[in-house]
Amino acid sequence: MFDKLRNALKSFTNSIVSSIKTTELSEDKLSEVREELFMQLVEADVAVDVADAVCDAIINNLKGVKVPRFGDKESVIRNSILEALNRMFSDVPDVDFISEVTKALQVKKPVVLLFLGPNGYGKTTTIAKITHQLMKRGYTAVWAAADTYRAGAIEQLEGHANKLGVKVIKHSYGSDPAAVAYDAINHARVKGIDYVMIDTAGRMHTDVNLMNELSKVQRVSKPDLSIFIADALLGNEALDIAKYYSKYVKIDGLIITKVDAYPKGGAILTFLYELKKPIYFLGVGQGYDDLKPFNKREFFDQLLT
Ligand SMILES: Nc1nc2c(ncn2[C@@H]2O[C@H](COP(=O)(O)OP(=O)(O)O)[C@@H](O)[C@H]2O)c(=O)[nH]1
Ligand SMILES: [Mg+2]
Repeated sequence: MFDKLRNALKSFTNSIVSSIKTTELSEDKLSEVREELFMQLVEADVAVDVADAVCDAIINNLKGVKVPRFGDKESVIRNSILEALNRMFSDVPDVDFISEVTKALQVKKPVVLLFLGPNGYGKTTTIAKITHQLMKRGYTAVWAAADTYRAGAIEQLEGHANKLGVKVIKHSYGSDPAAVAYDAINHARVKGIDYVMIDTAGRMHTDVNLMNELSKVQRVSKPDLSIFIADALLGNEALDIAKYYSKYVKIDGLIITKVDAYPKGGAILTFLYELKKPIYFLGVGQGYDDLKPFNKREFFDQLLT
């Protein structure tokens, strides 16, 4: 995964290692390879500002590095890059989603999860995947069909629900999505169900009516986590939309979908840097098990191996 991003860092490491003549890294050489790294990061889909910040962090950290005359130069360089990345993103928390939401059950039931994002980004599929993960562990869920706008949205949700054996609380198309969410939460309370997953509409993101509607859903349902679903393939566009959503609704964390079809990888750095929100999972396919927990340290390690 993330081949393009990995290759950018790999060829940068190689350029540096092959340029080392003494035990110091020359400033000239570092600024020369900085350009090369910057270009490759941008090609790997890292947003320009973020690529700049990443280059600065890596180069600054390399400046102080002493390279062993005979030892493993490459691993010294790699560790310095890794350290720079970990430090640069240290203000973004890592959250173990499943353990977080299962712990939450000890103080509150049902636990309510709200899913936000434009059409086609993978909200409904991700709801099904997360439910599957929780059901495998013995928990129960009910879904709120709060996309009452897009034709077919309720049936699509019901299609997944039938496969997984989950109940869907629905009203008719055009009805108030906040009321659907409210009913689903009540249903869960009465039946002792652990989780309520709220599927929302995602039409044109600049639609202020939609934003007000989502904000109402959030006010009424008081979700324990509100999750923005971001399509990796749409990178910067998804980022702009997430920022726009944040003006109207609180976003606790992200799930990045379609990473299986996204060898560039750079958008992940962009999301972390620009939104400073935890990424709970990466979607890596269309099947219910195609959901990988994300954590930064593992991600950076993977980029540098
Ligand atoms: N390859 C791949 N496809 C995905 C992933 N997540 C969702 N999809 C597909 O993206 C399309 C839109 O997903 P859907 O859940 O309907 O999006 P929604 O409109 O946000 O609810 C569907 O064809 C999904 O199968 C993923 O992680 N990888
Ligand atoms: Mg949907």
